[in-house]
Amino acid sequence: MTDAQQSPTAAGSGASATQSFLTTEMYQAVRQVPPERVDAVVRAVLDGVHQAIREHEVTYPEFQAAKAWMIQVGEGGEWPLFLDVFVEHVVEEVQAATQQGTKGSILGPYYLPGQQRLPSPATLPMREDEKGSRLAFTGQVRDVDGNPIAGAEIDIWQADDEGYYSGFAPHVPEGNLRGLVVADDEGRFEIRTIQPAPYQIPTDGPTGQLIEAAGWHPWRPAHLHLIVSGPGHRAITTQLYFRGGEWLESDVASAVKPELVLDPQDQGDGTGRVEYDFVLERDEATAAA
Ligand code: MBD
Ligand code: FE
Repeated sequence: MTDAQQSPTAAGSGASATQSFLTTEMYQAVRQVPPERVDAVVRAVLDGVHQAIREHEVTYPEFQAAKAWMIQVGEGGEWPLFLDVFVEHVVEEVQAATQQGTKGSILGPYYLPGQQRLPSPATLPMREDEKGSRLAFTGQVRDVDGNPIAGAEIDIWQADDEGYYSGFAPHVPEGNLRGLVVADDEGRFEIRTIQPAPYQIPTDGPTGQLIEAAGWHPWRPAHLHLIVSGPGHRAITTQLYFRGGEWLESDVASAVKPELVLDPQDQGDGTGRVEYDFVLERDEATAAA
């Protein structure tokens, strides 16, 4: 990126991610956590912090550095980024214990609801000169007994060929590489898009600075994000990765699962083709009705 004006900054994408989070349904829904839960969980978190301080004999300068860093994370709007990268995978792991069907993965900070509905076969909205190799992704949405789910929907979002998400980088048009794809009566879908690039956590913000200070790397492997849903079924939030992709074995967000790795094949026409089926379990709340 040479044009400074067009350059997406950590502060820009952090502020957008924070704004986006504060308007999500998931956040709006949680207004009341019972006092027993607050007591038990917060106590355990604080115990862990106290334990780390004793074990590593944390000094006053280090304590104040941590405080300053947390202030910067808040001011830079990076709490969604930091928490989704370093914490969400364990929340997902706990939820996965009660979930059948396709493996889930973390939502991450860059989901935007309300995208264009696109009947399958669909091409995701993209720029005329969108860079990146073509990808044709087909499959079927079924229930755990193998029955097709009519009216299934695939809410899909991804980074572009440079690792930027629309809505979080000013030079990418709104809605780019995002869509709500509606499967056919047999739950079948076809989505044409481009191969995303690996994602790098912005190095100019507090999360990137922490990663640098700790000597870690800031990369996520290339991935597609999906929320797959169907009437009467429990929606699954997941991600799909690409065989042989860089950072697959060392995702900074610890969100890769072996069942979620695609292996597109190019039959000589410059388009990687891949099939992947989704399996949803019945939504108990809906099923009881
Ligand atoms: C991403 O693209 C992402 O998917 C996650 C989980 C965190 C940061 C950036
Ligand atoms: Fe992502």
